[in-house]
Amino acid sequence: MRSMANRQSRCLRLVFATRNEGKVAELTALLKETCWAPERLPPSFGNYEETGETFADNARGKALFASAQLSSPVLADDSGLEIDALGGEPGVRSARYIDESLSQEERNKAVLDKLSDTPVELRTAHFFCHLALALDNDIVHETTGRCSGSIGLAPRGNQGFGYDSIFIVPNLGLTFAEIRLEDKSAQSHRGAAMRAMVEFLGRWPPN
Ligand code: ITT
Repeated sequence: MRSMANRQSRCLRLVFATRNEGKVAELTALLKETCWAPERLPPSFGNYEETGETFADNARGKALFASAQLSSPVLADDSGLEIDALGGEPGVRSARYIDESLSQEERNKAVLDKLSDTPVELRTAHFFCHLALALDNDIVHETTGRCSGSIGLAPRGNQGFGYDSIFIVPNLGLTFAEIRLEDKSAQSHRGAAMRAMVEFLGRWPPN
């Protein structure tokens, strides 16, 4: 008991600058066994408008926006799916693709409809994740991750979030929504970016 209490009290706060609960769950699991204690954004926090042309621009923007209002280190994630047959769409617009008002289910269906004439071998796609760590209004460190796969013919599975149910991991033949969070993180864009960030955090005492 005592050693756990000591560990908790030694933990440093790291605020996740995201409103996406799927990201929070994955990032939290990837911080386990470290001396960093994840925290959510305060509920009253304003929204950052994503106007960047790249994942890097948006991740930096989100991290700096939050950092300007908080004293703890802040970690922001900008990520998305690029589908080769759609010229890289939805890309940086992944969260807002087609129409902001669509549910994710409708958005996945719209993607599948757009690919209805695309044969299996041309349905290749790539998830990207850019993580930006900020403190005192400065970007301190950035990492990236990428995961390649393909878009299925229909949604499968009910784990995860976003486009997980239509993204097939090649070596498993399963969608991200059909596997456990830990197994997704072992393969995913976010898992790769966060493992590199955790490696940096292990040698970065902010004070
Ligand atoms: P925050 O800006 O608050 O972090 P968001 O969901 O708007 O949340 P992004 O702007 O980075 O985040 O959009 C990323 C979108 O890309 C996300 O909403 C999903 O639709 C998709 N996406 C990213 N990573 C994914 C993953 O691991 N699995 C499925 N879809 C993912």
